[in-house]
Amino acid sequence: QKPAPIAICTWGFSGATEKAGELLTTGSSALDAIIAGVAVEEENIENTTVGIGATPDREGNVTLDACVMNPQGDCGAVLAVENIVNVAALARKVMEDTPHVILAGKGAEEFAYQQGFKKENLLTEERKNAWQEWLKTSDYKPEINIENHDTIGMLAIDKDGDIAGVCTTSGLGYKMKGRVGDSPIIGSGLFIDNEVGGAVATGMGEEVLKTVGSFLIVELMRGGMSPQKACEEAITRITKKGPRYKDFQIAYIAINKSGEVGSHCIHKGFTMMKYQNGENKNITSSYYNS
Ligand code: SD4
Repeated sequence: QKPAPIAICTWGFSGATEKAGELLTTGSSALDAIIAGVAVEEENIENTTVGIGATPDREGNVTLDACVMNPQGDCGAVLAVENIVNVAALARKVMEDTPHVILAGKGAEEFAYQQGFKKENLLTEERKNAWQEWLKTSDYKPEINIENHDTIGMLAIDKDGDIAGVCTTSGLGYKMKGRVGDSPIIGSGLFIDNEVGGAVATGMGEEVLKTVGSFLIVELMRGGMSPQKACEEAITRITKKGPRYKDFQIAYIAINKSGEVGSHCIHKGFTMMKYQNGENKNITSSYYNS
């Protein structure tokens, strides 16, 4: 029994799930729907952790990471790309039009121009001013649910019951030059298995990388766990390592083949969006730390 088409995403990005959900309703593939859905946030200048208007690294460069997976199990990713807004669409191009899975830095940027992407200045005046202010102390301490609360990861099931997923971000504000987090790393920031389901992460990428969180969630669901329980277990793998979790946030969202969803995070404050049957809902996530 196939579920009604459904799209979920990290945080409260209602415009993104609405876009994806409407496309799914009119018959779009899960892959087309999620790329169009996250583009809403990549193009949103107010969102300071995705696409244009994002927070730069500590040297003032906005560098973006993204990855995508289709129902066939193919993937594409771009790492530390400058001057391109729609890096999720670019990751899809890597998946579909190159013999590779990952392109990084200048190579990814040059490939983008060959594919007709426009060069754009991603650093807004506002973010530049904030960065210059930050330079006065250069205190690197990402704030829970504040500074790194905008990465968008999206999972969708289309009318054929096929699952695709995507993740797009500028990573952590004032990161070191060249730093790449979990978001464009298949298995960590995102994983899809069309027989089982999918998962995507947001938050402190270093800790997601260490536990290969999204792959873990999909494998737990393969073993019979619900999306909710699988997200809880993936968060437990991190929190049981010791009290350092008190200083960072991580959240996972997941979906299984029947369209059941789940989400869990370390600290209170994370929500996800779910669009299904014309209804666009914001769902408050359960959390570990009380
Ligand atoms: C990263 N996971 O680069 C991303 C950051 C993030 O909301 O999710 N911010 O580590």
